[in-house]
Amino acid sequence: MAEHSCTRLRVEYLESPLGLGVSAPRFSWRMDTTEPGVVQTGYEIEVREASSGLLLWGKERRDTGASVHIVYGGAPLSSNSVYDWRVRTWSSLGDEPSEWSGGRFETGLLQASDWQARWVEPVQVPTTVERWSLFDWVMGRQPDGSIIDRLRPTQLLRQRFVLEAPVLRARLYATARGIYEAQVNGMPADDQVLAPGFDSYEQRTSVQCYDITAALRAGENILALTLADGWWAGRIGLTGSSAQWGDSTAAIWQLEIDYTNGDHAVFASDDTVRSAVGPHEYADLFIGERFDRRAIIEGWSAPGFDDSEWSAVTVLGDDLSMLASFYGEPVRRVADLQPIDVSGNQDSGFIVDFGQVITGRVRLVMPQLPAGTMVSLEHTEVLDPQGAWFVNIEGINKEQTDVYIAAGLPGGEVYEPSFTFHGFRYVRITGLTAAPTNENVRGIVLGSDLETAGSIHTSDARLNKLHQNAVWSQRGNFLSIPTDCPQRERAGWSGDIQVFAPSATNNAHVASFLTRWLHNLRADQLPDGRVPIYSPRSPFDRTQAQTGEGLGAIVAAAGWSDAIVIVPWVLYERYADQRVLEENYEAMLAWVDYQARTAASEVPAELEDASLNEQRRKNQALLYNTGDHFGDWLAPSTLLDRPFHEAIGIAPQLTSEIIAPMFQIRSLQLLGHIARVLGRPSEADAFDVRRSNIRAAFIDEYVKSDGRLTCDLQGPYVLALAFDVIPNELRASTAAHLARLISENGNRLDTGFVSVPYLLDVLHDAGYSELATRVLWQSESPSWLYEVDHGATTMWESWDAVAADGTARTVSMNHYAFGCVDDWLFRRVAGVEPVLPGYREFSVAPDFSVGLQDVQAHIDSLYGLIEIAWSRNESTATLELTVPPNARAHIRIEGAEETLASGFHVRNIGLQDIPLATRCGSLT
Ligand code: RAM
Repeated sequence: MAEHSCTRLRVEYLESPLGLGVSAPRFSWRMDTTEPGVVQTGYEIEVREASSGLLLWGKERRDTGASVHIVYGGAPLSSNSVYDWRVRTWSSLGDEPSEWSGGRFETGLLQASDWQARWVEPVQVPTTVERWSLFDWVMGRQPDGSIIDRLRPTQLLRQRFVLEAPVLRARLYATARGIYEAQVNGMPADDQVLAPGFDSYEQRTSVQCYDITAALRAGENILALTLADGWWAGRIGLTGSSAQWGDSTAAIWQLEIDYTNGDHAVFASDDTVRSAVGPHEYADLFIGERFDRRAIIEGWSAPGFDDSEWSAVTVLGDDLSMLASFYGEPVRRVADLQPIDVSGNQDSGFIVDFGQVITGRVRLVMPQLPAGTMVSLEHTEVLDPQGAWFVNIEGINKEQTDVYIAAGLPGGEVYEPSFTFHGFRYVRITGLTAAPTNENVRGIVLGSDLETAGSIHTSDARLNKLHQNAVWSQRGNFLSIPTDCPQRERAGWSGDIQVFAPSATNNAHVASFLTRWLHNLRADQLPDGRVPIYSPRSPFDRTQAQTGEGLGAIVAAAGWSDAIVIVPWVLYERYADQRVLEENYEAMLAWVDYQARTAASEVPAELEDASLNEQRRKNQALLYNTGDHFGDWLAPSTLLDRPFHEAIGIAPQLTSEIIAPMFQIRSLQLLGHIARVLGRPSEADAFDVRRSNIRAAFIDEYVKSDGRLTCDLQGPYVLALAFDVIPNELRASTAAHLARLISENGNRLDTGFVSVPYLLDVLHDAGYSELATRVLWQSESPSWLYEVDHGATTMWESWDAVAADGTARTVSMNHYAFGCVDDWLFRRVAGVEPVLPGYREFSVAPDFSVGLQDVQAHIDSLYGLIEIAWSRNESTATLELTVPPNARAHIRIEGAEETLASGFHVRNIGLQDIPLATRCGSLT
């Protein structure tokens, strides 16, 4: 008999999560079968309390094909508890259900009242705080000379507890203000790093849950934490200032112990905790750490150590409502690279090249060194054209240097920093007498430990490299939160992730990672509805914005704040995640209402004194077209012929007024869709009406009768077409103007951050696919392949970050924003795009004329693996497609459509009318 089974069981996207903080977790599974054409026809699910076997939720068979995000509907779950769940399904194969498949999950401390622990603060080493704005630097201003350095040692915390009986299950719940590493009896509690991660700490501080059962022993046990400044107290963000959340570090933890005899014990951070200064003279995310190996206190984290000389901690009475179970995947060491080259010498330092711009740090194995030897590791992303050391990140606080002081250990010493990370490809090591071997110096890549989701490989090596560069920028900037870059600001810029989110979903399973970031973004939303331009946003940033000027005063911005609508929508499209829409719905409303109120009360400066007729007054009252924004940020032509700090203000000046209302229109359009998905049709209708009124006003004010826009730059045209702002009868002429601008620019793009994601789609859809192909294959700057040809291993912040002669600019080499083209490669080159959320149904419509001979791609959807491979010659293409069970594909080629059920399919397609290539390159 034909068989099927349920595989890849997930709870909130994770396999057997610990410490889950969700009161109604969602269950997903996949159908596994070798039979083609199979769909699920029903399922039965059960959730039981693991210890008692008590059934909490048992459903009769439900006759449905739904297999993802099935919401728990049983009795309320308790804190710190273990649950078993199992599922079986019926399929179109027959009446027999599958075997049961089982999984497990555990809840965390769900209520503030579950906490018996208190925050404990180690003795604080007195510090001074440096406050200086990166924008001062960007704007070409000098700091006023009052920069005060503030560096502080790590701190050690130690608590003794005695176990009276054998332990069945032990969970440690812990978090910190700062970053921490936990140890139990001298052993790491687990392999995550940089815990608790980056949060809007005041509103929510993530709590980690560790299974420490195996580390415990009868009698005396020690829980030990090493605490460093991290995001809370160290330098971070736009301003590069330290102590943005607080100047004192602290930690809180609670150990929940189930003994085998059925008893339960709790050990919580309190006044029994002892503290001492740690071996790092300082440890900062930006500056790096200085670690004195001689200062390690041997045995401090294990039982038997005498801590009577250590200091008491201060127990804080703070309320604990900000404590929230960590959601998603922690930061870990995700790869280990060996160098491709080591050059230099003892005097100038050895320069190690890892061949790849990464985010992480170095692990260095050193020979025996005299005690006190100082070994320093400086990091940079690029060298100068002659191969000499060059630092591409300017500004104070961006030293990215780790210093190790050797202890003179007989067998040599190993160093990997613990409380910092850097953005780099090259490391300069001084203090060693001989070059390290490839085995002895490794690039340790850090990032949120997300599962890989997809791949694309084509017959063109440069396109493959472009894809790889986007993947590496994703890896490097998906570290706890989605950041702009991993070496300079390391901030959760909302505009950057808004444009990159679709690409991100193809490369990794990012739903929980971005959901967690959205928790923070919402927490940071202002009471008036403004969504900040980055999140987490510190209390210091809040005060800073009040006194800032120009770009430095921006709190919310078109295309950045709209991330609150766009990112959840992307997660819905790619993962069928309805909850993320529900969770963010109120925040979306508050944002579009803020836009509406601002529109009603402000007009652009040049109209302030103008006497507008009735219609124009009405138009202006609808359009969100005032205030400072980043506009089509870094649009290439606006950056020419001026110093960078002046140039970056030009795109905002030229494009903000026209772009802001287009994002207003886009957010309302998506809200219409979202309200419908959430079963709120009348709200959806109201959004549609609002949108069409604003659209009409926009057309009146900004679209000329020949289809031109009042701002004749590529970006606004792209957005106007992508967001359906142009009246149907003018679309062709508007598209023609865009095409004209591109060809006048030598078939090169001139789009900035917020328009570039739509450029190739817009051209394609308007009948300019040949031009889209030319832009894709363009190798003169600005273009994607220029970066590839000039040695990029990640996506650059500026298209010309490295000049034709190899001279590098002082900009970030690792900014994923322009990597948004990666989504186009999946959707149009491989040709796979979701039709129903989560790829339950997807279209297959490859662009056979893109200039490639073959393409292979896969996307690991929630339903299973989608695989596509196509190859072509002059007259025919062969397409091989795997459709996962319970999903369907619609092949759409040249106006013909064929619907395919699950299984493996091969099609031969005649391509007489589709030329092989319009690309400006040679096939490789
Ligand atoms: C830069 C950031 C980011 C961008 C903002 C406007 O400094 O790196 O990429 O979103 O400014």
